[in-house]
Amino acid sequence: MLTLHDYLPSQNGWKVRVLLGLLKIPYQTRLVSIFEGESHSDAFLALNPAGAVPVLQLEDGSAIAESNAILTYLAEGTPCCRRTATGAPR
Ligand SMILES: N[C@@H](CCC(=O)N[C@@H](CS)C(=O)NCC(=O)O)C(=O)O
Repeated sequence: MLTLHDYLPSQNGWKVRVLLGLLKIPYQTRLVSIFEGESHSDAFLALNPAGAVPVLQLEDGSAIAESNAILTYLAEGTPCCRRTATGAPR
């Protein structure tokens, strides 16, 4: 199952949550205490060297950081993403 490393007040996390919901993709949430420094722990920096949420961890353990990169990863090939970055229809 996908794991979303998230902080609930985060708007960057929110937009990922919205798309996961729209696409009905099952996922689990792992809350990260960003104001307690958890996003700068060694374990978290191994997921995202930038030390920021959201991070989407895939089932193989690999991780995608940057909310817009996560949105693109999730949306590609779905009705939420019918055109390429250059505007051409898929
Ligand atoms: N460009 C990044 C920004 C991510 C970001 O700034 N996340 C904030 C929460 S909204 C964060 O984790 N801050 C913790 C920190 O920088 O230590 C994205 O779009 O994902």
